[in-house]
Amino acid sequence: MKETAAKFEIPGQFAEAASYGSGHIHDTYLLRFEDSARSARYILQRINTQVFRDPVALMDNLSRICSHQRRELERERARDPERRHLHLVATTEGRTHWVDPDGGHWRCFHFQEGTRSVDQVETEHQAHEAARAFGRFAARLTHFEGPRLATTIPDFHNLERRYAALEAAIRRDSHGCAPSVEVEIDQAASWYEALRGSLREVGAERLPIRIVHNDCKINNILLDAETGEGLCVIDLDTVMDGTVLADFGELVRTASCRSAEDEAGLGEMAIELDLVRGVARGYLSGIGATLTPQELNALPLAGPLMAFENAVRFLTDHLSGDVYFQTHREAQNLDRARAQLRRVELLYAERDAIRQIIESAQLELRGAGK
Ligand code: ADP
Ligand code: GN1
Ligand code: MG
Repeated sequence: MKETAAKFEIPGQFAEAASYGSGHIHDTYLLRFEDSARSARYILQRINTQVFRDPVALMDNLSRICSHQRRELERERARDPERRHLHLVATTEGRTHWVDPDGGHWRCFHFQEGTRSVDQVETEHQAHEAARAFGRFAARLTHFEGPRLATTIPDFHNLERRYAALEAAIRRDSHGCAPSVEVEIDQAASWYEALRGSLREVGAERLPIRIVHNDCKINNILLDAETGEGLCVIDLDTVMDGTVLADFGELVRTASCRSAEDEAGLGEMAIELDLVRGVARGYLSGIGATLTPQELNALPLAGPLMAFENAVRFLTDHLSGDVYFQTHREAQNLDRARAQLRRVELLYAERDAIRQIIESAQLELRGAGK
């Protein structure tokens, strides 16, 4: 790690490195450097190039997005702008990333001190703050200029493709476990039909394309460790064209329920409408008046949609031998799939209540003139 860290423009002496965080995609390490006066921390990541096939285009997107966020924060005269966007550390050759002799692609960020990220939502305030920061982030991207961002993962939220990949994994059954997950396969098949029908009814396939984050799960936001304010949106690798359903849906999926993504106690899992209210108020106030009536009308289905899409992806990965998402124990992707299928059921059952929450949040904001 010391040799890799030396490829980046970091002042002082290498002190230590350790694995860090609970992301499912990259290999992430926390570095500490020190000199006589101070100690500073950095995040070093080996990019997962199985997932991101064109790391050069990915890093080009990332540095453009970081610069854009910085410019917009300055324009807004935001308080502590440095704490509100990611900062890449350049390599000693002035590049955005370093390629090791084995072809590994590495990048480095300043560690955002005085922040924390949570894997499971704890309070309505957290739900609100995470959603508000993701909403603001998307609002700033409505002014993004220059060439279109590269598509870092094609068909990332294409439900038909995701479901076809599940069917292909079932047919292949490369690890012989399809017969043991027949129940989940059947549940996925019936939710696929039900959700597609409901999405068609609200015109979800005709929503405007905008630049969105595409991976707004609650641990992709850094909250102020003291005040809980939503500060810095991270994990910018999937920022590209998409619809508001992906962002609002990931927030509802991950911030409306206190249980873990791979929770085994399905009976105890619950959707808390106060948390949904936090997400709705936060997201709508963050993104401002840019949502169309069509987008607002489709939002109540975003949570069940994203829970379903993740369930399909986890089940596909379980059937394929855990090749995509990092796992820390046997059958973790299966537990994740089961827990997300349960979330689909709970969120879908609450869709009318969620619609009312979104409508009241929207009215409140109009009343407040925002
Ligand atoms: P993955 O794509 O694997 O999820 P992330 O980019 O989300 O990788 O990083 C993994 C974790 O590392 C995050 O959830 C967060 O806790 C932490 N992290 C990433 N970047 C920073 C940063 N600049 N400052 C502080 N923590 C960070
Ligand atoms: C991955 O990178 P991370 O852990 O924040 C995944 C998301 C999934 C999520 C499920 C690039 O997010 O799409 O929704 O796991 N990211 C990618 O927890 O596939
Ligand atoms: Mg992440």
